[in-house]
Amino acid sequence: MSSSPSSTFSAESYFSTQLPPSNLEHDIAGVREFVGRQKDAGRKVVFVTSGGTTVPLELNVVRFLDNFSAGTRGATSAEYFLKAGYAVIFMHRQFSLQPFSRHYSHSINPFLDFLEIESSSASSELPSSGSTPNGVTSSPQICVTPNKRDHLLEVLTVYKNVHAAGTLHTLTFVTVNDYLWLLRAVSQELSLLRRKAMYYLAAAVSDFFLPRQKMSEHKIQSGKGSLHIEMDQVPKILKPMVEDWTGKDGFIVSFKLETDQTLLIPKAQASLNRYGHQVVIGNDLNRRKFEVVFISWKEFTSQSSREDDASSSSPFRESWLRIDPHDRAKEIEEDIVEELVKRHGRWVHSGER
Ligand code: PAZ
Repeated sequence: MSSSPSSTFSAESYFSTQLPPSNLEHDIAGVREFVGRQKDAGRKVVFVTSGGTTVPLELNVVRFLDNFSAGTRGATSAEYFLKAGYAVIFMHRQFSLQPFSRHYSHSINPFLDFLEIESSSASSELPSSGSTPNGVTSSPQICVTPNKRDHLLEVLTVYKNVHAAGTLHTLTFVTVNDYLWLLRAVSQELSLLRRKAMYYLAAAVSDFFLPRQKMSEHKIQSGKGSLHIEMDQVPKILKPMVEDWTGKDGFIVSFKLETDQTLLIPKAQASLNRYGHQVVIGNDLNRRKFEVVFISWKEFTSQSSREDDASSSSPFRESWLRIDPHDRAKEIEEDIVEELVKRHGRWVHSGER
């Protein structure tokens, strides 16, 4: 597959040539209602994107390219934002991790392992059919494994409280096309909150895609030997997001994933310079669970940070956030969110209208 893009789409040409997902209007009606309710309640809202996008190779899709992301960063951060009093729009790749249920992921912590079948004292006297001597049927009880109970109770309590408060709204995407249409529409709805809106773009989004006009209708056949596909570049949507969709008021945090450590800071700085948003969080694939770097503009950092950087002529501030990689109880998202909540607070107060 060729890595050189055949053409570059602007955001405008992308949206005028690629079709919206069929449920877009329905999804956005839900977002509009949610944003209106949070505005009335005076809450800040964070829009979290999470998980990887796919790029289908056929219209009747059998094969697709995928982007790496389990959804841990997004789902975990969403929980900490809720804890900090934010309402959350959580837009995630279908079947990737979600807030709360992430603790019981089928691959690392299957929920069936938390349950036990308890035979009641009465049932031990039952005949094997499960019927009492007087004919009443009794079923075994299901209970939570005692040493898992406290944690489950803690997660379940917060989950139920969040549902009762109506502060979490979930949307799903699969393809990069779904993602782009939803990103634009949700951002436009959320711009109603002006500075009280934060955008936390943790999803892993494909850089290349196949426009529908170039896709094969049916499954690509293998009879002709090797496969050559030339993909187009996905439009750089941060620019219109910063300047148009969010009305220049949103506090926008993007992520930059690299596998070559030496590229992390220059690429994150280049992104901030190009799009002019507030924060880029750089993370290395193999160190992302215990180390990230915040790149931001000096003017948006605290007084003490400005003093720290006074000697440097760079317009960027670089601050590393690290946790102990061996401490399994600690999640780096807790510290990422704590730092962003502080910075967003300053952003809100610096330009309140
Ligand atoms: O979802 P996850 O926890 O497995 O991974 C998170 C991440 C590395 C995808 C995220 O932190 C990130 O860097 N997202 C942006 C990726 C990009 O540069 O497109």
